[in-house]
Order: sequence, then structure tokens, then C-alpha cells
Amino acid sequence: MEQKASSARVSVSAMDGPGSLSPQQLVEIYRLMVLSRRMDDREILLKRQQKIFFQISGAGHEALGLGAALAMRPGYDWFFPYYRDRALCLALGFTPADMMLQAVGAATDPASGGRQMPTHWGSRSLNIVSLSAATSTQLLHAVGCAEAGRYFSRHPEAAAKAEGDYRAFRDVTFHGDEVVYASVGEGSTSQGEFWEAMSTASNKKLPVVFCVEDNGYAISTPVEVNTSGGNISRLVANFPNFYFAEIDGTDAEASVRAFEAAVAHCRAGRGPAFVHGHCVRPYSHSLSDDDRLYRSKTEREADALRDPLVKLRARLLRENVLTSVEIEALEHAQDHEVSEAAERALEAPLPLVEEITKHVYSEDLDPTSSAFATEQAAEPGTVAGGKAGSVPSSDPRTMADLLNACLHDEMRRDPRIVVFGQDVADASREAALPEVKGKGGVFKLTSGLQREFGSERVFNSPLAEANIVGRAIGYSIRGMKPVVEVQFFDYIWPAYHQIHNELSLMRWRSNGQWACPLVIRVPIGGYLTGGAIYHSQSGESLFTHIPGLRVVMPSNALDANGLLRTAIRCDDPVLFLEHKRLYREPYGRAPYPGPEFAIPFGKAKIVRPGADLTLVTYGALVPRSLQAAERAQREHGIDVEILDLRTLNPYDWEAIATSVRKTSRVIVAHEDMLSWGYGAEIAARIADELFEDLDAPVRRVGALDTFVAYQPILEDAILPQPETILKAIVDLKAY
Ligand SMILES: Cc1ncc(C[n+]2csc(CCOP(=O)(O)OP(=O)(O)O)c2C)c(N)n1
Ligand SMILES: [Mg+2]
Repeated sequence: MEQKASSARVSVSAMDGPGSLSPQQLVEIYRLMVLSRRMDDREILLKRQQKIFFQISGAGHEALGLGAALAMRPGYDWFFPYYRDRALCLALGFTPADMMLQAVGAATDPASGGRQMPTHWGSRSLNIVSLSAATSTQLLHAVGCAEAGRYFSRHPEAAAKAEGDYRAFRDVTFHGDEVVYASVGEGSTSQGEFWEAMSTASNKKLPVVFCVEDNGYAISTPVEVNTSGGNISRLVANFPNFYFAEIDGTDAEASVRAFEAAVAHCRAGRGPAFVHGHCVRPYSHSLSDDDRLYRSKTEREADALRDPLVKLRARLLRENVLTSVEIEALEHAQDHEVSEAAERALEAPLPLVEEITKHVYSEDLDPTSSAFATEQAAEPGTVAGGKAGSVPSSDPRTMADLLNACLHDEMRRDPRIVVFGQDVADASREAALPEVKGKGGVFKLTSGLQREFGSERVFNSPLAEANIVGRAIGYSIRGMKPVVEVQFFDYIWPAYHQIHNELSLMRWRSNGQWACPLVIRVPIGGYLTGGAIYHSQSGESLFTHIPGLRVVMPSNALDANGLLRTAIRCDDPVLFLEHKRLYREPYGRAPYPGPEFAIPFGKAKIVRPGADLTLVTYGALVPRSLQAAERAQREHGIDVEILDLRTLNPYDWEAIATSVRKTSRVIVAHEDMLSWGYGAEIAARIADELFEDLDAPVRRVGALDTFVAYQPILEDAILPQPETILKAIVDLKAY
């Protein structure tokens, strides 16, 4: 990124002692304020001329952003700002030209290449992490980022580059005392993610400076509606380990002082900081809003008097720092710079339509490639990589065993892996470890990991799913590989926002600058006899519908082991769905295949070859389909070919097409509800692309369109059974 002298930061160390900024510093702050405001004004003009397509201003927030920028170190500290932080970004080194390129949506927009709205900052060289429009989500990323920084400072060997997996493309930088900045508006403090982030930062004494830019409104909703009692500082005051400052956020000097103290507290390792700045919003929320519709004239006029620009200008004149002629000259110079930036941006090349799908997934490491095809027979006598006392590989092992073995193997191989989630540790209170067996997850999948790798690498999270995924995003931004667990698929929904809007989008929206390769392991599915609604849900299509996310669902122990290894080593975010009913099933047990066994994504397995009909399925319906197919053969002479997809995104279209061309009849079967389920997409594509090869309509088998009930006779009737599948086979063959 171009570094312009005019956007350079003022050195904090050069300040003239406590309580006073030097005249030179005041002038530089004023210059950056004017530059920021004029950028907003020019964008507003361009929007009215329909040359850009969106505008939201940082007006009134400049003093806060500049205070933070001046107290921190660009390219050294980390930044998770929000859309009003224009002045902060200018002071960090994001240039007016960069901002104008964002506004026009140019190919050379450094934050997103024209994919995101303006003011959705992002810069690798400045450690400004790509932000979304979703309020407060980034606060959890900031927390994970701080945790990762601490981890690398304690385990510098983990930062080493390694070939053969995602680490080849995820460079790590750390200093040991870096501070993380994270800001939001006061309205956004109503989000649960704000409280989750504050809570974890406090609990773990993390070096995160939270900045609440309180302009009194969230679009048209005033602060007292969002915040009980109208003041967020009062509500957070009891969080331990924090440095707190509540300041006049329109006063540049107060802002610099508050952030200096906040950053010092964080850098010294004393805990997080909370700077609450009362500022103003002299313009409406955005160009799509008109605040005269909901704010009185008196209120708007009172705000105008507190405008940070107006105040600093008055001070410069009052203290004879600048004359009005000099101020005019300074302002004129900023106008000139803004005009130049706008002119250049309007002529900048536009993004290429052909490149629109670039960076949905990693361009560097393809998990479907032969690099991950290391399937090999188990060496007899090999000792499984599970917890102490693991048995030789000639014993058939369950899916739970081989997933646990894979986690052990990979954690030994890769020091960047951390495992966290609810109840995944053996015992959070380490003193108990010598005398207890250890929990290791409600399904025991992470058993023994904390004991072997320690509490810094394997630990319990708070009972908050967004917290787990949001922090994991922050860890992975720094180059680590979180392998987190969401305890039940039924409770993944608080994290869906993070998965859908952040995790899966990070690489695409930042035009490949940022990515979060990580693994979310999730027990899923029913057939539990008593699991009922909240322990039996499926819903995989809600995740395969998200571009950027890989979705895996193995049906047996060996596949689970090999696919989890690929999930961990690859460079994309992966949702790894583990069917609870299959964890310890006699079906699909296998010997331990060794620590290098991997299966590429997107390769289906023919679990039963056949000539008459193709059955495409996955997960718990694989053993049920096998039962149905055996009966179809025995009782009706129908020879069914069963494909186990193994990975749902990507899925193996070639295998489906080859089989359907052979049999000309196809059923897509899954445990999830029939309507809008995963099978709908596969069936539609078969109907579209293989129409000529079909001798019968494409059939689907799935659960009834209702929830899974507790009483076993109801559960049996709701979920597809071998008999349901058999009936579909017989009907379709007779068509
Ligand atoms: C999760 C989410 N919900 C709703 C919105 C729409 N929205 C954008 S900005 C905004 C108001 C934010 O107010 P505040 O946090 O006070 O910040 P300000 O804009 O006042 O600086 C809303 C509701 C959003 N971006 N994200
Ligand atoms: Mg606000």
C-alpha cells in the first residue's frame, strides 16, 4: 500500500509531557481531522452525482479515532475498527487514494477489490483486518487475535513456516507486546457478541482496547433505548482487569491521553481497556438516512457546537497556534489532496467480472487435490495416536476412537493447533487431573488432549457458541489452526452469524488478503432413541448453501479419520459434521491407519456397487441404505449401487454422473427433512444435466417436514428408516 507523508502518524513519544500536546501535534491532528471530513464531504458529493454507490461518514468521530491511532503502532498492533473509523485509518497510513478506490469499487481498492462498501476497511500491511457490516462481530475476532498473539509469544516455535499444509501460506508475525484495537458504536453494545468479547477479554486479561464511539444514536434509536440507564460505562464497570476511561470524545487531547493510558495498561499485560468516548454525529447515519425525521432542531444544533473540528479550530486560533489564513491554507491543501484522490479513483480500472469467484476458497491449497490422497492400508501393529494405552491397529476402532486419534496425531505434528469448545478439556482445574479420568467432551472425542498438550492448547470455552467461532476466527487470522467443537448441531445457531457472515466470507470479501482456515467439529443427527428435538437435528444444507465453507460428513471410522486430517491441514474453513449415532456403531469400524492417512475432499465412495439403481447418500443413511439394498437384492432382485458422498461441499459430481449414466435410475437419500434439503440440489442437477440418461424421475428420501420427537415411535416415523428407503427403491425400479 502507498504510504503518503500526509497520512503519517504523529509520534506519541514526541509529546510535550502529560496534559499538553505540542502546537505541531495539534496542527497535525487538525490536518488529519480536516482530511477525514473532506473525504466524507467529497464522497457525499460523488454519491449525489451517482459516481459512487454508498456513503457513510466518520464525521464527529475524528478525535476518537486519531487519539487511538496516535497511541498505537501501525503494522505492529492489530486493528478491528468499524465503519466510522476513517480518521483512525488515515492516521494509520490508509491513504485518501485508497479510500476513494473503495468508494468507486475499483479493482485496485486495497481492502476488497470492489467487493465491499466503502469504509469497510482492511489492509494487510497495516494489520487492519477486513471488517463486515455486521455490528460487533469483529470484537470476538479481536479477542481471538489477542489470544493468538499471546500464544505465539509463549510458543515462538509454532510460528515457523512448514510445508505440506496451510502453514505454507499463513505467515505469522508477532512481537509479544502487541495491542489489539476494537471499536463499535454505542448501539452495537446491545449485541451479545459485545458482552461475550468483553467477558473473555476480562477473564483472560487480554490486551484488547475496546473503544465505544458513543454518538447517542444507532440510526434513529437513541442511546437510552439500547442501553439501560443510557450509559454503557456504568454497565461494564464491574468487569475485572480492565482500565476504564469515559471521556469527551470530541476533545482530541482527552482522547490521546485516554488511549495512551489504555494502551500502556494493555501493553504491560495488565488486561484489557475500555475507552468510552462521547462524540457527535453531525451528519445523518448515512446518505440513506435523514436525521431531521427523528431529532429535534435544538438537539442537532447543540451537537453541532460540539463538533470536534469546530472545537479544535477554535483552540488553534485561541492559542495562537495558527492564524485563520494559515488554517485556510491547511484546509485548502487537504481539499487538493482529496480532489486528486477522487480524480484518480474515478479513472481506476474496474474489477473484472471473470474474477468474481476468485478467493471464495483458497487459491493456494486445493483440498480435493492428490496432495491429500494418502489413503493407505494400516500397518499391522501400529499404535493408534489416541490417549495413553491406545491399542494396536489390527483392532477395529470406532469412529470416535479414530477421530480422537487424528486429533492427537495432528496436535503432535502441528503446534499451531488449539482445541476449544464447551467441556472439551479433561479438567479445567488442572489440580484435579492426576486423580480424575477427565471429561474430554460430552462425547469424549477430545479425551486426553489437554492431558497431553496442556491447558494453553486445549481448554474449555464459555457456554457461548458465537464466542467459540468468533474467537477461532481471530486465532486463524493470525495463522493459527483452531479445531473447535460446537457441542451439538442443535446449538450451532448462535454461531451461524459468525459462520455465515464472517468465517466463510473473510477471504472473498478481502479479495484474498485475509482468510480463516479452521475446523468446527459438530456432533449432528438423530436415531438416538430419546434425543428429541434439541439433540437430533440435521440441517446441513443451511451450511452447504454458504460459499467459502467446506462441509464434510463421514459415515465410518476410516473416512472420519482421513477427512478430519484433510480438514485440519487444508487452507479453508471446514464444518466437520460427526454423526452422533455413528460414533460407536459396530458399522464402519476400522483399524488405525497411521498418522499420515488423508482423504481428499470431493471424492465419493462406492460402498456397494450395483447395476439397477443409484442411491446417493451420506452420514447415518449409509448403513441404513446398505440394509435396504441387501433386502432389495434378496427380496426383489434389484441391484442397487450406493454412493457415499463423504463431503457435501465440494461433492463428487463425476461419481454421481458416472453411476447414474450406468443405472439410469437414482434416489437421493438423507436424514434431514425432505423439503429444501441437501437432496433438492443434487436431484435438480441430475434432472438438469442427466435428463437424457434417466429412465425414471429422480426420487428423494428424507425425514418428514417436522422436528424429531422424543417418543421413539414418533422418532421412527419421522426419520427415514431402511424400510422407507427399500420402498423407494422398489417403487422407482417399477416405474
Ligand atoms: C448485526 C447488524 N444489525 C443491524 C445492522 C444495520 N445497522 C447498521 S449501522 C446500525 C446502527 C449502529 O449504531 P451504533 O452502534 O450506535 O453505531 P453508529 O452508526 O451510531 O456509529 C445498524 C442498526 C448491522 N449493520 N448489523
Ligand atoms: Mg451510535
